[in-house]
Amino acid sequence: MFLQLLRICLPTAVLLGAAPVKAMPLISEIFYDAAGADGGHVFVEIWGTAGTALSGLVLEGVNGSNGSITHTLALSGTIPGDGLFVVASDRGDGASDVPEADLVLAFDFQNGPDSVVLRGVDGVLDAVGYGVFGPGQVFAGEGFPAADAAAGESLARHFANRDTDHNALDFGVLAAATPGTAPLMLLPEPGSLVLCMAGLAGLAVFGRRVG
Ligand SMILES: [Ca+2]
Ligand SMILES: [Ca+2]
Ligand SMILES: [Ca+2]
Repeated sequence: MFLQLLRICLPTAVLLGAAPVKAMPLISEIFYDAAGADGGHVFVEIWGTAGTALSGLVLEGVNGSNGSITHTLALSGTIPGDGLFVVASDRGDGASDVPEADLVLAFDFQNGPDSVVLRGVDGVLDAVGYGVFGPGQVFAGEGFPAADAAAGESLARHFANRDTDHNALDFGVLAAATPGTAPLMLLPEPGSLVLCMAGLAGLAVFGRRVG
């Protein structure tokens, strides 16, 4: 019985340890360089718990060459039921060509080396730096930078809700951007791990009493 429980619990614990899933909003995809003109095509996709209000949060662009802030975008609205909120760039008339746009703002993030930071009232929630940073350049992401996507490509998390705080591991280049859709890492309910561990602890106590 003890071994059976261990067989069920251990993979759950290992999976949870290896693949952190965070409830806070994360930057799940960035598209900063269209094949043609960028206006109306650039976007940032944010993953979070459905219903999370985004007011008070900002997206910042950080220039890799000197660390200056190129944009500060005040967010508003709430994360929709599918967990993916798309901040899309204005093509000049208040609308955007980005599919599934949830919020349209005027912005265009730069090609790498640069960073995009998601900031809450208490500090940085998530950050992605991309490109090759030379000596003296400013990386404002996490861990090591992600690759620099070529024109027409996007930079996306392998799983929208998987964040190891290491941009090079978490992000890959997509040949075709996916605003508003993303693979999610499915994990067992957190409660099942707690139940497993409680069961193991109970059996250990029972084992000592009868042993
Ligand atoms: Ca751009
Ligand atoms: Ca992170
Ligand atoms: Ca996506």
